[in-house]
Amino acid sequence: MKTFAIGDVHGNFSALQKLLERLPINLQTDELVFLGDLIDRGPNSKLVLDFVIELQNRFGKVYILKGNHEQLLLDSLIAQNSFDYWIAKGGWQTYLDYFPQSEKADWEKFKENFPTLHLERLQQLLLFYRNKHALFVHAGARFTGQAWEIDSMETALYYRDFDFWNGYFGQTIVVGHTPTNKIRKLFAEPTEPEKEMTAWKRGSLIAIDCGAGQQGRLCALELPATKFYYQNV
Ligand SMILES: [Mn+2]
Repeated sequence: MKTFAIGDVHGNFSALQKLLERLPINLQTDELVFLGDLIDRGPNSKLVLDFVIELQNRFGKVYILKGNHEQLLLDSLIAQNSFDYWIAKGGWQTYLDYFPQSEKADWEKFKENFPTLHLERLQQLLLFYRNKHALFVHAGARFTGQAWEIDSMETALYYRDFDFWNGYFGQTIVVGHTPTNKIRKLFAEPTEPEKEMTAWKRGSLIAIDCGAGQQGRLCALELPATKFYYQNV
């Protein structure tokens, strides 16, 4: 059994299609993990959600993790200040995808008309997934004194402190959330042009957000071979 993990898609549906076509994946036997942040910033968040939901309906071995952007959308359905924050953080593109030709973001309209199916599936997203190959989580893990653990939703969705990149040990962990150029800057390593961003690996930590949310690349990882696949957005 192989496992494929796909980094932050951020609404880039066509890049996701092209990348999946190129993967040597057998969805009947292999596992496919989406690392979260499927939505926001890019042009086709709704299509991406429709597609991954359908994929999960058809194939049992598809695991969809929650990213901070999915959480922002869920929070947006509850409080208007969360909605305003989400709209400013890339949610506007997603809003437009659900309510085309809108001139402004309307919280009441959003709350009342957001599709129930998408809401239900967003509420069911996993905070992490673990199999024999690796531990998969959107952002990171925290050192609790003995081991690196996903000790809270905050850690799963947001953690990106230097100590994680520098000190993680244990089972292979695969994360998205922090674009690899940002990690390279922390280590004063040379950064890469957005269209050529590559995954970042240190010990048993593998980061695969190659900047699809900022005109970079969408990245997939194949385990246990540790092979990377890239698709420009
Ligand atoms: Mn994120």
